[in-house]
This record gives sequence, structure tokens and C-alpha cells, in this order.
Amino acid sequence: MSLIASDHFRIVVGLGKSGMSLVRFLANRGVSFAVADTRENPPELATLRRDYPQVDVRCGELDVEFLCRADELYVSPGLALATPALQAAAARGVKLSGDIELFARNAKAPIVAISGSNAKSTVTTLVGEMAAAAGKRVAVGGNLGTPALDLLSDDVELYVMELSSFQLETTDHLGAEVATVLNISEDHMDRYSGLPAYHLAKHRIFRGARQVVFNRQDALTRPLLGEGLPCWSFGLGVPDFKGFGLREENGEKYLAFEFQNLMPVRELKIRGAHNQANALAALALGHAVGLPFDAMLSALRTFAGLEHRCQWVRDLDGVAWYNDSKATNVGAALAAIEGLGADIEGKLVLIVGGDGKGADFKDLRDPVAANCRAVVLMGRDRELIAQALGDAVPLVRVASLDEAVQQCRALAQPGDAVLLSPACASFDMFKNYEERGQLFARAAEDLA
Ligand code: UMA
Ligand code: ADP
Repeated sequence: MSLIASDHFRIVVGLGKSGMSLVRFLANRGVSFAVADTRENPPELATLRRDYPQVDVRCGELDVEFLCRADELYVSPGLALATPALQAAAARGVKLSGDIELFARNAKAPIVAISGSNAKSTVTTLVGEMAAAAGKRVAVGGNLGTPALDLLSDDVELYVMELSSFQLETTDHLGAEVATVLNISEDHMDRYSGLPAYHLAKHRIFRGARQVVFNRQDALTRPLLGEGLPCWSFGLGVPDFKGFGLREENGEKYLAFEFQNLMPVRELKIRGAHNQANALAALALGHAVGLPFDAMLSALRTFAGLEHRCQWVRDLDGVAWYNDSKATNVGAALAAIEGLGADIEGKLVLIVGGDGKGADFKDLRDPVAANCRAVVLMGRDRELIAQALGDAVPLVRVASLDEAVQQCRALAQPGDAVLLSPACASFDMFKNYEERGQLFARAAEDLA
């Protein structure tokens, strides 16, 4: 039985990946619906017209009267709920919902739900690999890429879902078997009134959860109303009961659970302290859903990390080049600057800049002063970053990524590393962070 009433009228708002997954889901269940998108030519329009020619689609400015014909709107994550037309419809009694709410109502297998400002994709992928190594039929997706509704299947034994604050805003009751907010630092401040509003959106992940994983080093990750729920924790310190952490024995550092060493840290392929925290978070989530340690540890031994996350590109004249294009906020860039900075002999030559999404860059100043030889600034918000950095290190302004790469070549000395970790979104200069990372890697590889 599908848990959706078919005698009501719905409108899918947004026709990107999530919108198209909603179209398929509703059409398969015989629910009557229409589609709206604020763009004149949304990405999935041609697919919709080809596969569902009978569906009414309205493109361009949202029409409140049209939206009010629906009982419920399924709003895409890219569209702010504060959009006036959506708020006008809500004020007239139309319910605002989203793809994750529908997914949660229809999923029959347990859900591992993962949010946070950074490390979501890495931890989600790791838990997925751990489950696969344990022989589970696992489906992995959400914000990571494959829309949640496209994963629904009676064959699935475990869902591992990366969820963004945007997706959680339209989710009333997730009912995850285990849920976590990995860390909280400023992001998407162009969509939220401030950190408290963003924090509140992320914490919706705990609604109806049966178990919780929190980060001992970040108080903002503890659920506000979690009393009585089984809680597991992770952090880089020595673990206690129900905790995952690091323990040292005879000069060797181990990933550990409670009082038991699990595996030497040096066996991890992913580098830096932030990735040790990510491995511990994945172990805690996997343990909460009953995955055996031997399978989880074998996945940790083989996982080489995702593209564009502190990814090594090449060595040239004693300088290592790293692509961390996925660092689209300050917290992510800080993890890379401090993590990689501590790992190299020399200093970092850092490329930052892009669309800052309203962020405050002042937290970059001290870590940049401690770890960087110079900073190359590009993109729309480069002057905001320059102001925040002040005279911490020499600053070089460039107009393109190619120019940034040339400047880095000239500035870096043997033993240094060049790091693209922009602390900003890419949309002012590139299609997305992948394109930014690919162009950087190509330009670095092309250096003679
Ligand atoms: N848009 C409009 N008008 C609309 C609807 C959308 O202009 O009517 C714009 C949005 O402002 C946005 C773009 O279209 O710039 C894409 O939005 P969307 O809601 O159509 O996005 P989808 O293609 O459905 O992709 C979404 C997630 N995108 C966003 O949340 C922006 C994808 O995460 C996710 O993989 C996909 O659903 C499947 O679940 C991407 C992302 O950037 C990776 N996420 C943000 C992040 O990680 O920081 C949250
Ligand atoms: P998300 O899906 O949340 O964006 P990713 O796994 O794609 O997370 O990593 C995004 C960025 O965050 C990368 O640039 C990476 O270097 C950085 N990062 C990874 N782990 C952490 C962590 N534990 N804390 C802070 N930043 C991190």
C-alpha cells in the first residue's frame, strides 16, 4: 500500500533532480499532480514533456492562485520556503512538504540519516561501503546525488541517506533508526536568518529517531530533546562508554570503541584529523544498526576518499597540489588548512574565494597566518575575504583559476603544498564545485 492519499491534488515545485523523482513517484502511484518551477527552462523540462506529456507544467514566476489549487506542495530543496508565493499558499492552508517526508513515509527498511555542515558525503559513502562489506542490500543517496524517492525498493535492507538542512526543512517526521548531525558551522547564511535557524533546521533530523550519534567535540550536534534515546558518540579524544574515539598504545594511535582498540589509524587511506573523526562517526552509525566490526574495518582500510575533498592531484618540483573544491564553506576550508597544514613540511599556498553565501570569514585569519605562505584570492567575494585576512599573510588577487594556478606555481617553495579550498560556493565562476575542481586539477597537471 502506498502511504499517500490518491484523492488529493499535489503540486511539485521545482523541476530539478528532486522534482523529477517526485514526478515519477506520484505518477507511478496514480496521484494527480501538476508541476511548477520559477525558471523558464528548468533542467528536467524536456524529460517531463517526453515521459509525462499529460502533466500540467507552469514555468516562470510562481502563481499563488495556481499553487492554492493543491492540498500539498512538494517543494524542492533549492527553493527557499520563505519564497513569498510559497508563504502565501501556506497562509491559505496549503501544506508545504518535500521528497524526504514522502520517502520516510514509504521506506520499509531502517534509515541511517546523516546531516552536518561538513563531512556528510564522506561519512554517508563510508557507511554505505561498510554495509555493503557486511553483505547488506544497501541504498545510498539523498543530498549525495540520487534522490531519495528513486531509491525506494522492497529489496533494500538499509537506507543510508545524506540530508541537507534544505531537505530537512520540509520533513516533519523522518523516523530514522539512527540519526546524526556530524558538526555545525556557518553555511548557507543566504538562506537562514543566522546560525540558530540553520541549527534548528538540521536538528529536525532527530524527529522520530530511535538512536542518536553525536560529536563529543561539538555541543551543537547533541539533540535538544534526546533524553531517553540510546546515544552513541564520536570524537578525537579517548572514548568512554558508548563512545568511539582515539586511544594510544606503545606509541601507536588506534581507532577505538569504549575500552577496546579497533584498528591502527595509519591503516586508514583517508588523511588528516578530520578524516579520523569521519571514520569514527561512520563506525558509530554502523554499530548502531548492527554492522559487524570486521566488515566496517575492512571498508575503512580500502576507502580512498571522494573526489574534490583534499584530493591529491600531483607533485611538481617538491610541491604537492591538492584539490579541495568541495570546501564550499569556512568550516570545511578550516579543516583542510589545519589538517593538511599539520601534515606537510613547508607551508600552504592557498586559493580561496567565490560566492561566500553571506558567511563571515574572520575565523580563517589565525589558521591562515599559522599555516599559509600566501593566499591567492579569486571570485565575487574576494575583497570580503581580503578584509577578514588583513595582513596575516601576503595576498594576491587574480581574475581566473588559470591565473591562480600560475601564481601558486610562482609562490610555492619545495616542501610546500598548493591547496584549492575556496571556503565559498562556485556558482559565480563555474557550473558547480566539480567543474571548479576539474579545471584546477587540469591546470595543475598542465604545468610543465
Ligand atoms: N531553482 C529555481 N527555481 C525552482 C527550483 C529550483 O531557481 O523552482 C534553483 C535553486 O535555487 C537551485 C537549483 O535550482 O539553485 C537547483 O535546485 P533544485 O531544488 O532543483 O535541486 P535538485 O536538482 O533537485 O538537487 C537537489 C539538491 N540540490 C540543492 O539542494 C540545491 C542536490 O544537492 C541533491 O543531490 C539532489 O536534490 C538529490 O537529492 C546538491 C547541493 O548542492 C549536491 N546541495 C546543497 C549542499 O550540499 O550544500 C544543499
Ligand atoms: P558535505 O557533503 O557535508 O559537503 P564532504 O564529505 O563532501 O561533506 O566534505 C566537504 C568538505 O568538508 C571537504 O572539503 C572536506 O575537506 C571537509 N571536511 C571533511 N570532513 C570534515 C570534518 N570532519 N570537519 C570539517 N570539514 C570536513
